[in-house]
Amino acid sequence: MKRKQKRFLQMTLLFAVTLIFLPNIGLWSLYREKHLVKSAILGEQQAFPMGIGDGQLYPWTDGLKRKDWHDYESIQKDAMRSGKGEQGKPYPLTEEDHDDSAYRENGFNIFVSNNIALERSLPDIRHPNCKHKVYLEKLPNTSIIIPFHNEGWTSLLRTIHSIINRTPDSLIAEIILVDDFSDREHLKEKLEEYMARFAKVRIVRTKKREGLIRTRLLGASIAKGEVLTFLDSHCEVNVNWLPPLLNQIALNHKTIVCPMIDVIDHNHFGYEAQAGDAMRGAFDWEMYYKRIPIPPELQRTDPSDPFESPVMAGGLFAVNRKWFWELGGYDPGLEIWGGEQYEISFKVWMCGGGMFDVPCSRVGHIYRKYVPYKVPSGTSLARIRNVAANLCVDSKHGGTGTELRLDICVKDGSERTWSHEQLFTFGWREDIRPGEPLHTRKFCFDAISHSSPVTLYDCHGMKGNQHWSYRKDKTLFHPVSSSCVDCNPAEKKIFMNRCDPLSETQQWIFEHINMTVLEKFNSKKTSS
Ligand code: UD2
Ligand code: MN
Repeated sequence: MKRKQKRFLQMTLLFAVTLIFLPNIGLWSLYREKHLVKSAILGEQQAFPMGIGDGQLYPWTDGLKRKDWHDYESIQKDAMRSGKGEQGKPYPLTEEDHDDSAYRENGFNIFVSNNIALERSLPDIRHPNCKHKVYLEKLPNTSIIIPFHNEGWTSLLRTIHSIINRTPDSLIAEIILVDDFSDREHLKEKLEEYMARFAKVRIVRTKKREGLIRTRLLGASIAKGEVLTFLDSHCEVNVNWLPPLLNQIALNHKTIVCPMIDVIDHNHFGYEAQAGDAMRGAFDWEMYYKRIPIPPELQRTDPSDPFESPVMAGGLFAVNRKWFWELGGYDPGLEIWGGEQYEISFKVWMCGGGMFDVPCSRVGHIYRKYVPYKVPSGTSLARIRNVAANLCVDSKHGGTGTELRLDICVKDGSERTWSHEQLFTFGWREDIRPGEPLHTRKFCFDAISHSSPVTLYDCHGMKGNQHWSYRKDKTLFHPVSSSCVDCNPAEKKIFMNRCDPLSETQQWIFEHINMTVLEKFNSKKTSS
């Protein structure tokens, strides 16, 4: 009897539970169906090819209202555009258009940039789910801060036009262009005259060359918007890029958000996603930024949802203004280029915040072929000329395993120094690397014995065969083999030899180097 009663009770309970849940499941599926039906119908409508587009507000469980922020008018305008470079298509390049002179000033093809429209259209390469996303009806406004140093005219203008055309005006507090002491004529009065047509654009200028970090800080210090959004001066923002960023910050102000950075090709300006699209930021032991795949266990069910990222790429992000200053902004001691992305990323995570990449926000960026701008003194850059040969060390064709050779010293600013084949960096690791310290190629001078050629080899930063010192007698000394760099001027070969400071073939002049840097490079040496 007892058993029967228990069974009866169990059955009643089960029935009651089913009664409670069934209608909900039913309602839920109805709701989902309705929702799906709605977007399916809208998908077919010509007027709203993108998403919901009904101007309605959507109440959410948190009591906050959402809306569809797409600007369908501008989307349609973009869709109608045709011509070279439109829809982000590669510009049809001829042989001559490829000439290095087109790249010299900017590190990307300015000829192509000049020949495609300033207001060109871009392909909408977002995840399809992004078309149906709604964001808070009330979003904070933002100051958009763009530092520039000697930026090309059309690449800078295209950045501004794309922002004006693809951003809801109500969300822009101002656009601050911060000139880092450029000397190109078009960036002076001409720029001011041009920008006068945009009520929200302000131009401020540094009083001396500061580098991108202090330049951004100057912009941030005068910004009035609730959020600071930083961009590089050669970007094109894509459809509905800003609302998803601001939304994430509105939900939690201790958040830094980054758009997905798309690639604008430096040759033909074609627009496409980076390889492997959904990756997250990382860095290696040399503090070089890289992107690595998101492990499956961390992938979102909806791949268009924001995901956390350990470090940002650096250039493009949005942050709550007050919180940026609570974090201490950037360290103003950071020079010219690089490293600032780690500083800010670490602070975010250490100060109880979070950092997100937002797949529904996409911004194109021109990745340069090489760094075009001069790096002022204070850096560890030099050309290495041999006294006897009057020739320079040249890393042309230098890849891992290749021998270093001598070549005619090229003048500053000419084609080859631009691509850094005769410029070398002396770093704290006491190795010598071709390339300027900004985007250094990771090859190092390497010698395996006291009589071997000097080769370029992948840098390991562990001294040994890649450890060098420059001595007062102008010899380039290799401690591990106790020998010096020598050369054969006739054959233009460079090799190791027993040190003979009196031999001019063993004397090397470091041109244009900052002496303090060279001294630092040699600081730990006992030999002279
Ligand atoms: C990346 C970042 C860049 C920055 C940099 C350093 C992206 C897409 N880009 O290199 O924003 O974080 O890494 O870590 O993430 N500029 C100055 N003064 C200078 C040098 C540069 O104002 O002395 C400007 C320049 O015009 C540009 C910005 O700073 O708007 C970044 O410089 P970049 O484009 O040469 O750097 P990039 O894209 O190679
Ligand atoms: Mn850049």
